[in-house]
Amino acid sequence: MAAVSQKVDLKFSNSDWKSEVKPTWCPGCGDYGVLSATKKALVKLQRDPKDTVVASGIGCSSNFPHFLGGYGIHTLHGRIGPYLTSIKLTNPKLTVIGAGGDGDGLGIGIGGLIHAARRNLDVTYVIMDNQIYGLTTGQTSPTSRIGHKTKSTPEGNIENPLNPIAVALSAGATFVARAFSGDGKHFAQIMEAAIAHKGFSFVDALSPCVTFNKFNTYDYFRERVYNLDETDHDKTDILMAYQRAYDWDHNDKVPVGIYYQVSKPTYEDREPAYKTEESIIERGAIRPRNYDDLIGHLY
Ligand SMILES: Cc1ncc(C[n+]2csc(CCOP(=O)(O)OP(=O)(O)O)c2C)c(N)n1
Ligand code: SF4
Repeated sequence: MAAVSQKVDLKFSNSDWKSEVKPTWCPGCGDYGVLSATKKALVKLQRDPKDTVVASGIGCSSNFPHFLGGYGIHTLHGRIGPYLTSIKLTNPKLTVIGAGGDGDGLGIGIGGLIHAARRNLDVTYVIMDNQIYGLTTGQTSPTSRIGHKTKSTPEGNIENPLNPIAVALSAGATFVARAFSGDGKHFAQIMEAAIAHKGFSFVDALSPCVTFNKFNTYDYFRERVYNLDETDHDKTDILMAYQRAYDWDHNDKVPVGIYYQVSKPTYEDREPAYKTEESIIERGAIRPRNYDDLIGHLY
């Protein structure tokens, strides 16, 4: 029988996620790959831009919400976690995504990340991990490797790097993954799985800073990454996930893919108020206001 091609009409397409603001990142910055993968995932999942919010902190990567359609809020340095929490609890029906840098999320913002993860809020947090402070022109970050020569460590970094995967696992995230922005197709698959996951999903994005990090380059990662799907990795086994998390430190290999994924009740599932009452927004306790009402009168 001849194959019948079926045209599927999608309600939302790539153009619905286009922003009026053009990215200001340097040509070649890894963050472009994260933006494009996020758009693809949102289209694939047919999320509605009007029901989606991205919260960021401060940094080059934290300019992310400007470059994506839908709603976004460019908050304070290191404050993605509290914003994710408050947006989700105000209106649990929204798709809520945090997007920022390793300095923002694993330095000043690490407390917020840990507490959002341990509560297992149904949100996604992607860290564009370039192992450096990009916006402030190239100082070491909490994920800079030992020996890395930067503006703030001209003789080489002497601080042990944080392990973002191990941090997320021990904080209680129920989805922990890593993807390389040099592999757009795989990255989009990981973002799709992360956003679809019910619970706190964390993605460590290997997203090279081509301007200030001459050590962790695209080639550095191409030589080291391998896909967990091509191994016997069991993503429901947290001990195995920890073992993979330390591959970079112990074997100089960087696994990409889903390290860990389990299903557990979310904070919203457990919140007694939501069992008996509607959410804050549905009760009308907060009325949607337009920009002029909210901010305009200040000027
Ligand atoms: C309270 C506060 N401290 C310090 C800064 C300066 N600052 C701005 S961005 C940044 C770090 C940026 O690095 P990262 O989060 O890794 O993002 P990237 O620029 O690399 O994407 C710092 C320290 C600030 N804006 N606010
Ligand atoms: S300085 Fe680095 S992180 Fe910032 S936009 Fe340029 S390449 Fe990207």
